[in-house]
Amino acid sequence: MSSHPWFILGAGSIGCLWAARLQQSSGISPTLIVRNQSLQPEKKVCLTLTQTDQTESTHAVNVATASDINCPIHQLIVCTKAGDAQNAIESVRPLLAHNCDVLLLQNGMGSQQAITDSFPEQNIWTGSTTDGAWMKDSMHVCHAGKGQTIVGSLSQRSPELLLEKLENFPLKIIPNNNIEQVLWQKLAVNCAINGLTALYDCQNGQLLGNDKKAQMDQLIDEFILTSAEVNQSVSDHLHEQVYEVCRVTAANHSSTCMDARLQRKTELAFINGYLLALAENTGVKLPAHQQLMDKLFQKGVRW
Ligand code: KPL
Repeated sequence: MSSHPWFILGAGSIGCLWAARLQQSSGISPTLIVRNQSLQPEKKVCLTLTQTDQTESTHAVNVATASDINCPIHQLIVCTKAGDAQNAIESVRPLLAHNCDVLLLQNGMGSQQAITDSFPEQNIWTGSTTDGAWMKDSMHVCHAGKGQTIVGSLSQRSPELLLEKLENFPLKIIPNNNIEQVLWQKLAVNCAINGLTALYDCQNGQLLGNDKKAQMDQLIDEFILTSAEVNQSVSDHLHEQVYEVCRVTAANHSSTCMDARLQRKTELAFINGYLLALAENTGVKLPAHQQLMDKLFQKGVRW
């Protein structure tokens, strides 16, 4: 584990899960970078973590705004929503040390490449996580489901370099030399599930009912078509894999469904919106995706 402290942008469930686990494994308090210190007047706060086996632990973490920070940042994790990631990292740009390690943990595609391109002097890592977590209150995170975080670089750096800095880290981290492919495969699942669950305000498992499943199948077919057009490989068993995710997460509401329910901005611009933009550039028509986005727009879902 590196001796530099970690900084985290985005104090949501994944940001807090990583903060607690980093403090536990290194003994060094990470800093949660918040936008407005008035929300957290204390500089050092106690973060509670409920683990999957229900054991509880407490972790001292720092809370600071970007303007409070007066040392260079060598290690940063960005856990904001995809649509906020670029602005969040720009807010700390002057503080980033040369060759700073930055791990991006956003859903969908598009934001990671844009950040990699605009920070060529930094080591930008991209992760795709299946850890499930939720906030019981603002400083209490519950690790609901043990998953894994696959990490790699969109600029061909070896992910082992990042793993060296996360020695003894208790969350499961898997290095991958083709992270774009990992993101693409995850995008396929999110394109099939997230928008539809927001439209029908339903759990993931409910998409397996006949009428909704037919719509999901059309979305998957269009994803396969686009993949061929843009030379991205995708699993030969994509339909079966999406059904499996629906079965395994049957009782869950997707992140997009929850955002829509709470009238928050969703990440659809980086999911179905990303695929539509890509298809438009290559002249492919995606009527099922277009119709889905039109219906979501009519419903008032934002992205
Ligand atoms: O990644 C997800 C999400 O909610 O964003 C799925 C896989 C759909 C699980 O809910």
